[in-house]
Amino acid sequence: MNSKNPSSAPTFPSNFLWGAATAAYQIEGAHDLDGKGPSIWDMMCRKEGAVSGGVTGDVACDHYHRFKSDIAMMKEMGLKAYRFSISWPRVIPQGTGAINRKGLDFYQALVDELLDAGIQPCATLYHWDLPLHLHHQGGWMNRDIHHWFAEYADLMGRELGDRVGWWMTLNEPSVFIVAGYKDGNHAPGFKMSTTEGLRCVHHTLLAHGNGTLALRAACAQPVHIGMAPAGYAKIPDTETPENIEAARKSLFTVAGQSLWDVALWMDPVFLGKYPDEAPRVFGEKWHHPSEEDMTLIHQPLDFIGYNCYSGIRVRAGQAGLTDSQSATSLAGGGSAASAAPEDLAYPQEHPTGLLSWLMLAPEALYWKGRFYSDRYGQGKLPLVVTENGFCNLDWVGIDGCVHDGARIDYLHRYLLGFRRLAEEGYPVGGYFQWSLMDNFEWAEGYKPRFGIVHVDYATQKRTLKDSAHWYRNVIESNGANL
Ligand code: GCO
Repeated sequence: MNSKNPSSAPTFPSNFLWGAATAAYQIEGAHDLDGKGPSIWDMMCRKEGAVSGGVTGDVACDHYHRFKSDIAMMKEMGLKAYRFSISWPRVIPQGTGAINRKGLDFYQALVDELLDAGIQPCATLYHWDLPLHLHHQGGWMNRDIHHWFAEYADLMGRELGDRVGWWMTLNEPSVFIVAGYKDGNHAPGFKMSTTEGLRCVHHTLLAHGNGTLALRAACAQPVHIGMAPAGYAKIPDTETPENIEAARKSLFTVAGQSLWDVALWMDPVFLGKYPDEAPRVFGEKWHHPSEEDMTLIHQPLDFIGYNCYSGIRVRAGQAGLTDSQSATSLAGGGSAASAAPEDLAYPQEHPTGLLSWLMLAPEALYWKGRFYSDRYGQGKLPLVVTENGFCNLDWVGIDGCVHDGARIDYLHRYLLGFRRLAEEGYPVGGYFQWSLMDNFEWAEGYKPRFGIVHVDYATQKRTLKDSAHWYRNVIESNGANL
């Protein structure tokens, strides 16, 4: 690895998955149609003050009714792959037991339509919309959830495993556990202790493991299975060996009890053990998992997926982030609250998206990919960016176009970082821009727009933003024109 040789650079492989991503609750709507059961986000949106503007995902982008024209649009954009999530309560309304044929038919039709359009379907099993019925049985606090999740994974493998070749078990487990169960700003809105939170972490990892086993067994063809974890990249401030090692250490150290640290989530999945320092860092709150549990969690995976929006610079021997900065809650990538002592603060005037956690850090895809590949893939497992994107206040201009130059600049810079991985010989499998279209941004409501397609929520009119046209050209050139 690291034999930097840009001149003869083989860049993106010919089967590279150039994609865009969405999630069921953020786009589908049809929240109670055709037998769908309620989810914890249906509940959360009805809690006074939980979601900015009091909005819900009841209709969202109405994708449930418009998926055919949405897929025609994806085809026009030249997408090679589409990452969507399956709504668990749409297919098993109570989370276990009786299935909902109409819900399954929706995903069957979606997958067929994608394949007809020449677009590779890539399915996420869990993107945060837990069946409410399971929540009432403890949800992620109940260890049985790994059986419930495996039952659901088995069903989806049998239904779609003959045509869907790429799967992700869980989207950003650290976010749905920390924001949902510890900080309380996401569904179900709990504020639990660290001890209880650690239990949820463990149950989540067990669900990933058991779900992977069940899914692989149920699919009628060999499939690619991975996860889509969150977390800030750690970027060496300058590329000296000392700073690089400081950044690596900062990325993989459990630095506090926040539960955001990536190693807490990734080490069990890829290495079969929690980070060595975890029992010391958590003290009496630690739960001492059994060997059997760790074996179940540690299933072989087919790629290293990572959601990546931002990063923190690291310099060896430097003092840490200030208190006010480390208190910032960062929905899309973890929290600087677990900052290692050598992490550096960005100055206040540093460019960000509409959401302040989204600081411009173009080297993020490169450094996260490199550190993950070295630690978890021995440089062999393909790296797949499962999410990367930018949010702004985009609007349709007087000329009928959406001029989102800042997003183009963001995507361009980040993709160059990803291309550097390929140039240095790291295996790269795909890149999913977040998001295909503007959608329901969880507790932030509809104001931050992440799409490369603009959605007018009053009329459901879609307008390709300048970035969608730009991305089509990138895809057409297989990244050569970056
Ligand atoms: C996440 C989720 C997405 C978000 C996106 C922007 O990362 O929080 O995967 O559902 O919409 O990341 O915050």
